[in-house]
Amino acid sequence: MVHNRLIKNYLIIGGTVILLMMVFGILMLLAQGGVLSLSTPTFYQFMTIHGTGMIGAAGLAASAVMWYFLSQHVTLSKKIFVTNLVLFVIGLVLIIIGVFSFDYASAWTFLYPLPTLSAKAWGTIGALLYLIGMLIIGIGFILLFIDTGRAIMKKQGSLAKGLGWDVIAGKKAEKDAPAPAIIASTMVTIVNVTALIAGATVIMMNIIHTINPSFTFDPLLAKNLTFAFGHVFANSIIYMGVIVVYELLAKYTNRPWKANKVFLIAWSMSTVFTLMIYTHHVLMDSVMPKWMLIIGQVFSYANGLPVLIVTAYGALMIVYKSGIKWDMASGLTFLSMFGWTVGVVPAIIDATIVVNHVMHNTKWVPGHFHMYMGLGAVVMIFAFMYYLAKVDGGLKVTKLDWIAFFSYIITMASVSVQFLVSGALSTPRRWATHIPEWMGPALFGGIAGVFLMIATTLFIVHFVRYVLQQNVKRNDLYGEKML
Ligand code: HEM
Ligand SMILES: [Cu+2]
Repeated sequence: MVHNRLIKNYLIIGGTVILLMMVFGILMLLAQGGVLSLSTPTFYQFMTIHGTGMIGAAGLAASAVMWYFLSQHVTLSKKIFVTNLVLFVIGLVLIIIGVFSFDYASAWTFLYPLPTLSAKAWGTIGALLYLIGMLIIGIGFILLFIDTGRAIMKKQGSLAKGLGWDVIAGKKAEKDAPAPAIIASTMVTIVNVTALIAGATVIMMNIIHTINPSFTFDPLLAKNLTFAFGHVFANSIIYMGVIVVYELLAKYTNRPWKANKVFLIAWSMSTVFTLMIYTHHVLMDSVMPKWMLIIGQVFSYANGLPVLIVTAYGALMIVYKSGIKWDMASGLTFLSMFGWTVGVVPAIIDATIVVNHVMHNTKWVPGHFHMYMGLGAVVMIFAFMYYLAKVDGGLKVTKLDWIAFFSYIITMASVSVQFLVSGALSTPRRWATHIPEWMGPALFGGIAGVFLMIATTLFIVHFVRYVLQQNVKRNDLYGEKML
């Protein structure tokens, strides 16, 4: 298959980093649960590397999903794809050194002026290593998404046509709508180029401020740019990952997943909403213009819903009476749709102002995004790994993989739900130390996390077996012949 080796490298690196970052998640929960003593600085170093590493690695692996399927429709630059991976690894190494050797611990949101003003918790070098590492990773991704944008424009004429606006406007027949992989990639290109430029800008300003603290800038602007970056980039992971849902279900059911007008409108709506709603991160900043806060509030309800609804509905329709044969890849695909749907519910609850007054900055928030990431976005990546191993490598799964599948569901759900329970108990998020009343759920989550790691290890082992496989017996799902 096309450039498979590169795709494999992306997934091995992405998957392994996700697995390793789980270790820090477990250690944090065990510390909050009162059974492990971590110094406060160490806790925040772990929190920083966990948040940065998880979002970075999931973003990297998801971009490989997108690249793999998009490259079957348009001509992408292999050089840029390689460059992004190399820059990612360089940036990651700098970040790891900054966090572990130079005590950097601002959380992955590096909110200005925290990188510089740490009350001596860390020094200039730690901050610079972290920020420069982030900048390098960001540059890699900007190049990647500029390239996907270029390729889509070349094939479709424009990004608007990549989203199928000519079809929505009735200038083109529905049957000629772009493939779902192109539509999703166009959306991701638009939101991520915007997000990454905002991110690179604020990171550079932070770097200058760290080198020369007399250079200052508006903290409110910095916060806006930071979340325009962080919120959108983290969000984009699921929109890249979801491409595997479209492609895999179409292949497995032998039915095409065709975009119709409703599907196109949903993707356009989510494109716009995703860009608008980072403002829910500044709801507490009373100096923000009111209209922006109202937008953040209202559209946070609606953000992912259009795409989620058309995808979930489409997935049910395409599978209905199709005689689909369930395997690990299709099982994980379905789980990811389920996890995404369920994970959105706590977010909608939290977006309600009266609830937000109580839940804001409690562990309810990590509860929502661990569910949506851990049972949704990351599962799409694992689904893709099993898909490749089967379609490209003809690798059979064992009973262990299925045991891992069910363990993953139970344990990832446990980790997510313990956060939600903590949130309902008003446990604040990002607190290294918990009072005894808050410890129970954290301890439970830490233990579940250990089993979650074992399940995830089994997923990765299966993929590594595929990568190391010598004489590949192709099970040609790719050609005419289906299951
Ligand atoms: C074994 C699985 C996992 C465990 C045990 C775990 C645990 C934790 C803990 C304890 C926190 C800090 C909560 C607090 O605010 O007090 C956290 C934060 C976070 N986790 Fe996880 N996590 C896991 C998996 C994941 C996954 C799969 C992702 C995303 C792909 C993820 C992304 C994040 C992010 C972005 C934060 C926010 C960090 C911050 O507040 O700056 N985690 N996690
Ligand atoms: Cu957000």
